[in-house]
Order: sequence, then C-alpha cells, then structure tokens
Amino acid sequence: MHCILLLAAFINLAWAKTVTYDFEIGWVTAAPDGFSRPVIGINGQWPIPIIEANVGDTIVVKTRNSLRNETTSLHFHGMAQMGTVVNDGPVGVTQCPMEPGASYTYTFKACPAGTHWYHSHDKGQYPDGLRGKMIIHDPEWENSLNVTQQIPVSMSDWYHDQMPYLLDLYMGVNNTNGDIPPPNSFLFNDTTSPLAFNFHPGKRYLLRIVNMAALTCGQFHIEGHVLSIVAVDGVHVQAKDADTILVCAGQRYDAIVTGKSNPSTSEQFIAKMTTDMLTRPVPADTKLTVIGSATYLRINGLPITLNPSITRLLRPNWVPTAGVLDDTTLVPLDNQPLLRGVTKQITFRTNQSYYEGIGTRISVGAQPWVAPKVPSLYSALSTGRNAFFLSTYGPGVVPEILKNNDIVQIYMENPQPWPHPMHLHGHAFQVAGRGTGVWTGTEASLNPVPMKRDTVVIPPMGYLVLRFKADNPGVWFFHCHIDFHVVGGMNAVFIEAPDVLQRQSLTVPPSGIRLCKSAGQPPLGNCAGKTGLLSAAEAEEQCNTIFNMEPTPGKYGANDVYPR
Ligand SMILES: *[C@@H]1O[C@H](CO)[C@@H](O)[C@H](O)[C@H]1NC(C)=O
Ligand SMILES: *[C@@H]1O[C@H](CO)[C@@H](O)[C@H](O)[C@H]1NC(C)=O
Ligand SMILES: *[C@@H]1O[C@H](CO)[C@@H](O)[C@H](O)[C@H]1NC(C)=O
Ligand SMILES: *[C@@H]1O[C@H](CO)[C@@H](O)[C@H](O)[C@H]1NC(C)=O
Ligand SMILES: *[C@@H]1O[C@H](CO)[C@@H](O)[C@H](O)[C@H]1NC(C)=O
Ligand SMILES: [Cu+2]
Repeated sequence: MHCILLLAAFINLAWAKTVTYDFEIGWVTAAPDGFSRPVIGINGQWPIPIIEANVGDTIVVKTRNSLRNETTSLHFHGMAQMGTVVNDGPVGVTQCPMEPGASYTYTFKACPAGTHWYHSHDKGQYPDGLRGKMIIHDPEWENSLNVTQQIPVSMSDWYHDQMPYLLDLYMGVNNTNGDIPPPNSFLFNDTTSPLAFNFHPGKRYLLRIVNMAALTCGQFHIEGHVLSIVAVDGVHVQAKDADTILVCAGQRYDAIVTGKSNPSTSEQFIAKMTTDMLTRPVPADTKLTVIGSATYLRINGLPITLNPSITRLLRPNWVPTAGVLDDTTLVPLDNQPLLRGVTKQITFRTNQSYYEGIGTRISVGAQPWVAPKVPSLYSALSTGRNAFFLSTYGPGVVPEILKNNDIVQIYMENPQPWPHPMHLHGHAFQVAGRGTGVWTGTEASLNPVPMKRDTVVIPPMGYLVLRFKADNPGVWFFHCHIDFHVVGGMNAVFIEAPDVLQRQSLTVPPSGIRLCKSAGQPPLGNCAGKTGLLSAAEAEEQCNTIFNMEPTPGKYGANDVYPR
C-alpha cells in the first residue's frame, strides 16, 4: 500500500497496532571478527535488536542516550515518515543531537513495507555499532511469495578503531587527498564466523539482505542456487534471477532462494567486500570475505557434505563469473512510467576538495554541508513565509526548495574515479538514467519504466538522473551513504512544501526544543536562530558556513585534477 493512502486510511485500519521499543543506547564490548573493542549497543546488547512490525502499525522507539561521552540520534532508513518528519533523525536536519543523558521518542507509521534498517545519524557514528535491521511486513505480499521462512541477513564492513579517531584522520589537515581509512574486515550478519542457511529440498526462502557498511559494498552469491530478486529498498519488482548481487551501503535486496530439489551436496555462500570505494590499496591483512554454507540435512539429521569443488572455487580469490545483477534492469511491480514534465531541476556534482588548514571535505553542491545552528526542519516550521527563502537555511546546508507536487529531477555528475551510494530520505526515486561520462540531456535516453529505490550508486566518472514527485512535505536529507562522506559534507537538504507543513500545523515538538537547549543550540528561527529574513551575506556569515574560500590545488586536492 502506498504510504499516502495509508496515512489517509489509517484510523480505519482495525488491524493496525502499536509496537513499542525501549532503547537504552550505551557502550558494550563485542568481537564480531575476533578483535574485542567497545561498540555502541542497545540495552546492553550488540548486535542491536531487529525492529519488526506490520505495514500500517505505529512504531514507537523510546531512546535514551547512556553513552556518557557522545551525542546520538536514530534514523529509520526506508521509512517515508509521512507527516512525522520531526522523527526522521538526522542531526542538523530534523533534530538537535541527543546529549548524554537525554531522551527522545521517535513515533512513526511503519510504511512502506520492506527490508529496511535503522542507524545513528549523528557525527558518522553508526559504524561503531549503532545500526540494525528493520523489517516491515506486508503479510499479503509475503503470502503471495509462498516462502517457508524469511531470513534477514546483513553485510557490513568493520573497523577495529573507533569512528571519532577515524574521522579525525579522514578530515584532518594531513589527509590532502581525501583517503578513507580502510576497514579491517567484512561481516556477514555481524560476524566473520561461518553461518549456515538450513535449506530443505524444494522449499522457498525469502532472504532479506541489507548492507549496513560505513563505506564498502558487498557481493553476495550462493553456489548452485539462484537469487530471485523480488524487492529492492522496499520497492517490489518483477522477479529477476541473479547469480550474484552487489549491495552497497544503505541498500537492501529481497531474494527468493529455492532449495535444490534433490541435493547430493551442501553448498557454500560468499559475502565479499568490494574495494572500488577504497581510495588506496587494501592492506594485506584485511579480511574481505565471509564464507558460509547452504546446508541440507540427511534423513538422519546430519548435514550432507559440502561440494568439494566449490570449496576450492571459493577460496581465496573468488570473483563472480556469471555476472553481477545491474539494478537498473529491474522493473517495479507497479510499472510506474517515467515521471515527465519536470518542474524542478537540481544539478549536483561531486567535488572533493582539500582546504589548507582545515582538511578534506567533499560536496555535491556549491560547498560542503555544514550543520546549521537551527536544524533546517525547525527553521522551516518556525519562520512562516520566510521558509520559502534559501537564506533562511543558509548556503551551508546546500538547500533546495521544492513546491508541493513538483516533479523533481536530480541530475548528478561524478567526475571522480570513485562511486558513491546516494540516498534520499522520505522518498524512493526513479533511477531514470545512469551512465558513464555526462548525460546527453534527452528524455529519449531515459528509462521509460525506471526502477525505484532510495539508495543508488553513482558510477565513477559517471552520472545519475533521478526523478520523484514532491508528495511528502518535509525536510529531507540527500547524501552519500559513505558515513565518512556525510561528515565530510557530501549532503544537501530538500525543503519540501514548507507551506503545507505549516498548514498541517506541524510544529517543533517540545521534546525537540529540549534537545536543542541541552545542546546549547537555538531551536527556532532561521539558520542563525533569529527571527526575520537574513540576507544572503548574513546567512553566509552567521550560519556556520566556513567554506567560502577556495580549495587548495594538489593531488586530488581541488577537484580540477580529475580526468574527465
Ligand atoms: C567513549 O567511551 C567509550 C567507552 O568507554 C570509549 O571506548 C570511547 O573511546 C570513548 N569515546 C570518546 C570519543 O571519548
Ligand atoms: C542473521 O541474523 C538474524 C537475526 O538478526 C537471524 O534471524 C538470521 O537467521 C541470521 N541468519 C543466518 C544465516 O544465520
Ligand atoms: C600531520 O603530520 C605531521 C608530520 O607527520 C605531524 O607532525 C602532525 O602532528 C600531523 N597533524 C595532525 C593533525 O595529525
Ligand atoms: C509453494 O511452494 C511449495 C514448495 O515449498 C510448492 O510445493 C507449492 O506448489 C507452492 N505453491 C504454490 C501455490 O505455488
Ligand atoms: C569544485 O569546487 C571548486 C571550488 O568551489 C571549484 O573551483 C571547482 O570548479 C569545483 N569542481 C567541480 C568539478 O565542480
Ligand atoms: Cu561518497
């Protein structure tokens, strides 16, 4: 069900229930790859719990920050947050940070259904462990799939060092070429230990695969089995067979796997980190792969032995030989045609820059995103008619103002040798075009029935054409899902129909005002925390915009050195 219809109908949905979670966020110790380190857990546990509900339910997540030494927040990746943008979670965009000891309650409709996840959206923090699975069930769709079991699994990279330290390295004055520290290992379901899928002959399984990485993508493949892809990022698609899928940070794939009808051997699966997002060679001791098994049992309950030739195949340098699924070949089940008649054009370009004395930054718009004094949403809610002026948000947040029901096109160029997983909050967009070089600009070159998702990879030295309808009033973050790049500023903010938001009488919640006050930030007014309209020059001066200086040329320093 579309979330708009759901919002209109939800009071009448007798089956909708409220699902409540009580989360105390705090430090625990874990060793997912054998190396013991402090990680951010929930209620004393890591991995953190799965959030699970049915579409249309109300989810209430009560959080308390017991970290003592770091601020935090939670974002529910994939949720439309229709009418509840105040609970979307990104710090500086829809809320202030939760200081140690502070509490905040996130309440929202479980919509759309699908394989999703939730994570901290503060200061590049989630790779320290604060990220977990979130499954929103659609019982009708799941019944139609005729599966015996649903198996949520995750992939992610993993560091032995903590993010505040790694981010200092990345952002620091010595990192002139924007190098990202390479991960130590790759995790499958939060471990490097070999796990098993226990399959029964001829039975169907729904694998719900999410990549929760800081940086890298993961390939997933099961020997001797086909992955029939039925959804991506919660969008149902016409079933398409794949041998291997590539899942990048933030992305999700739902795959149906059918057990072999007459197995004579068990098989192995592989989850493997891809290294194309790394800016320098992977250290030799990085553990790139996790091997597990698709196990069948004999009548006596003992596992059927592994296929020996497969074991050889998979270690140590496996590469997918039967191709990797190209996600743009997927067709959404609703067959929605390409949105035409664009009323709002946005052009972005990746720009990785080095600023002498400041360090590495990266941007999609005119400058790297920097947190404003007032979260942009709170400005949109508290400035009346001034909410339609860019200076209300300040150039530092790279704002774009969308009118209600605009047909929006984002054209993004990436004149860099590295790909980026680009994510938009509050919407699934059509991936109308993607390619290398620059776009020709013609409608004819776009996909007439584009696939839709909420996180898509822009290729190296390539471009993306994304379209969506501005039918979800709110303030939505558009950003690279590499958490280093979020902190480095590869972000923009879409102010969508602020007049409608204000007409809906949405206001800054008292709990949100408390968070700002305890963080020492003004909760209301324009980006400088004032009433009245700022001039462009005032906004630039008063709203945390420190990048009105030219970047320093040098190796990958200013973007001018990249080959085009
Ligand atoms: C916060 O405390 C944890 C747990 O004691 C520690 O491992 C971590 O390094 C600290 N982080 C900072 C930024 O001080
Ligand atoms: C992965 O973890 C989930 C719980 O988060 C569990 O339900 C699932 O069975 C695990 N998958 C495997 C293959 O162990
Ligand atoms: C940068 O590198 C220099 C030379 O190695 C070192 O002395 C300095 O402490 C480094 N600065 C930072 C902020 O890491
Ligand atoms: C459902 O799947 C089972 C195998 O698990 C198969 O035997 C059965 O025919 C399927 N039913 C339908 C309606 O497709
Ligand atoms: C990157 O930003 C700098 C500084 O604003 C500008 O000079 C340069 O042209 C930009 N590069 C690209 C590829 O847009
Ligand atoms: Cu990026």
